[in-house]
Amino acid sequence: MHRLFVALRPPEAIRDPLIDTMEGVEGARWQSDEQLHLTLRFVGEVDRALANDLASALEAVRAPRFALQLRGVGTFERKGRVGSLWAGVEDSEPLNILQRRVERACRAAGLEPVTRKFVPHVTIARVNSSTGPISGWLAQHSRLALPVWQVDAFHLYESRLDAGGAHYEPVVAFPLTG
Ligand code: 3AM
Repeated sequence: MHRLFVALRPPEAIRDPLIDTMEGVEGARWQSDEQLHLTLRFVGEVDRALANDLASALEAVRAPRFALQLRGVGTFERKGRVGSLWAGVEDSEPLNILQRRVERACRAAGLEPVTRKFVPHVTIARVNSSTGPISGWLAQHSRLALPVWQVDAFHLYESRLDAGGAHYEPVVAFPLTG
């Protein structure tokens, strides 16, 4: 089985300033450089045949390149408390269009639909009940505004868990068009 998701990979010029925000919360599990991504679609565990069908369906997605800007920070809750810190994304219609086309491709490949609202973000840290206060970090980065990111591809990622944590590897790149 393969644990997959579909995501954008930020270039170094975007990852570096994200990495610069990774301090000031005691006990946070900061994401590593290789883990930084913007999820378009979580897929989960699939067998090889479905993974191949999914890759073929994603291959057929046509969407234009676009410019994206990461802005501000936010949190997601997990089990009633904050579970992650992330950088937000300035509203982007081209991103929403790409996400919808990826979702359609996933359904065409036979995956169950995801109906949860798409909230684009790049996770910066995982936190839990033993993590120190986050309010100072949130205030410090509330006006985060990264350079414009020229998105020219999306990726099928494989997630592998080992003793060192989650490793995310982009296994297939799908270029966006003109
Ligand atoms: O991009 P982020 O970090 O928000 O949280 C996981 C990560 O998202 C998410 O998929 C991305 C790559 O692992 N994820 C993990 N399990 C999930 C699930 N069951 C999930 N998203 C939705 N449902």
